[in-house]
Amino acid sequence: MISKQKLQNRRWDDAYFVAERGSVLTSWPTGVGVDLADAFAFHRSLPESKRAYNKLRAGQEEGRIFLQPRAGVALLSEHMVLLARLELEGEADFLPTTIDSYTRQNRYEEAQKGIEESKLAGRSLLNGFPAVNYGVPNCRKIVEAAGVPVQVRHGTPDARLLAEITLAAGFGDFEGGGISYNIPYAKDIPLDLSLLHWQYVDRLCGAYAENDIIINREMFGPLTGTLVPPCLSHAVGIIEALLAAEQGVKSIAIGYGQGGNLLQDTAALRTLSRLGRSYLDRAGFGDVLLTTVFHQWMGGFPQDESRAMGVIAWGAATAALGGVDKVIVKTPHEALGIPTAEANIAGLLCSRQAISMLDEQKLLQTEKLCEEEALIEREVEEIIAGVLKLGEGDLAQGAVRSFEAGLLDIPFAPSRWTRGSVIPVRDREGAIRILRFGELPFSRETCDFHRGKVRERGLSERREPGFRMVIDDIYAISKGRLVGKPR
Ligand code: 8ZB
Repeated sequence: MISKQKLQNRRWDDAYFVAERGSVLTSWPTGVGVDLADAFAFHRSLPESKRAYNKLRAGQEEGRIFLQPRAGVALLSEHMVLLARLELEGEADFLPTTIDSYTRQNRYEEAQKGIEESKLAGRSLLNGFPAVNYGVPNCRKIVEAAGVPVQVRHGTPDARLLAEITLAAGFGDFEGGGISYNIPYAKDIPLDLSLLHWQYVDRLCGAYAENDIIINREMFGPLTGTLVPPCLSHAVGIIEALLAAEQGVKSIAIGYGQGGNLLQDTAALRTLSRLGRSYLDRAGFGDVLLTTVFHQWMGGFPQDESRAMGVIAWGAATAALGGVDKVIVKTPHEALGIPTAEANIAGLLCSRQAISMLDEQKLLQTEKLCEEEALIEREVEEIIAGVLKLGEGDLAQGAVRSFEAGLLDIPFAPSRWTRGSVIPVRDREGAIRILRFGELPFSRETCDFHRGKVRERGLSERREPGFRMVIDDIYAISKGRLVGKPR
């Protein structure tokens, strides 16, 4: 293996990329089956309707909101039956292939065992589809059978081989990023390493784009799914988008996880597309398609299925009112584990009903909404300015140094590569505010706004805002409310 390139936000040169590909593709037997010329030809043979980029672009022009579930099981035939049901009975606009945890950790031998044991058991013993083990020809069957675009969804800090195989198999949409698929998912993977590994994935998508095959790259917005303030997920998503565009990616989606307060979620969605567009344009990427993705509530769900449906419907309504290109839907089984096909279909149809009923309605642009939008914009600009400064102009180095210094931080993450000193809490109305700022590079004005909101909550509940309040908030939705009130 050639020595690792120093991380910087510069498009990889061909020689380095080719050498890296050589070592990635020989690291597991199915890697050898990747042939780029054949992959390009396969993509060109696919109809428009199966190409994520085309569908996203058309949908954005028409103001449509697409729905996508999560799904993945160990056995290929079962996985294909599951996807067919989600498409036909659940009316999914985009299909997923959710990857199992062994594959996410590059543990392909254990994934293989999982496949064999699942065959014997007659049911899936893996929590997703082990695409690397199946290899290109098998994975192509999924794309061939589907009537809509299929996306790879996972949580993999080093997804180089997974990307090689699934893209060569005709998948046109790949989730993840060097920050969002490391810090919330892994304990001890250095950020500079995961950023390098994701530059590889983006550079690969760039190679496809040079051959007129545009792969959509989606940044995982919800992060830890635990009271993440919009400014932090926006900053991470925008940084990942800029890093991807530098490697030649031409279609980028940035995600956002529902917080629960309608005004804040609406402001978050509107500012996400505006800020994302503005940063991409300013960096010279005006030709990159930018879409947004809304994740229905990613925190703890009520166990009761009817209550869970309430959370799902509220998420769908928020997405419709806030405006977004795609929604990732939850299921009434969320509190229990991997959903059945029926539960997944129920989540899709419930979401569809709510979104369709709001098709003709728009939220008023009130003064409160304007204020919330201005706040998020200012926060994100303060953070990214700090990151660029610390990186001495280099965004990749800036990201690494900022996580070290705490200018960027992700609450409740397992990784030791983030400080975890930012503590969020809800305000009186349930919007996610910041209780402890850590080292976030916020102006006095921004800090004062949060402090005021948190103080107001404390007064209304007659208790000092602190860790107890945060814990109450974390469990509130699963217990039937948005704001965690004292018992
Ligand atoms: C970070 C994303 C977590 C969400 C769902 C979980 C949770 C994970 C699968 C799946 C259907 C799978 N999820 N793996 N849903 N099939 N194989 O992702 O339930 O909602």
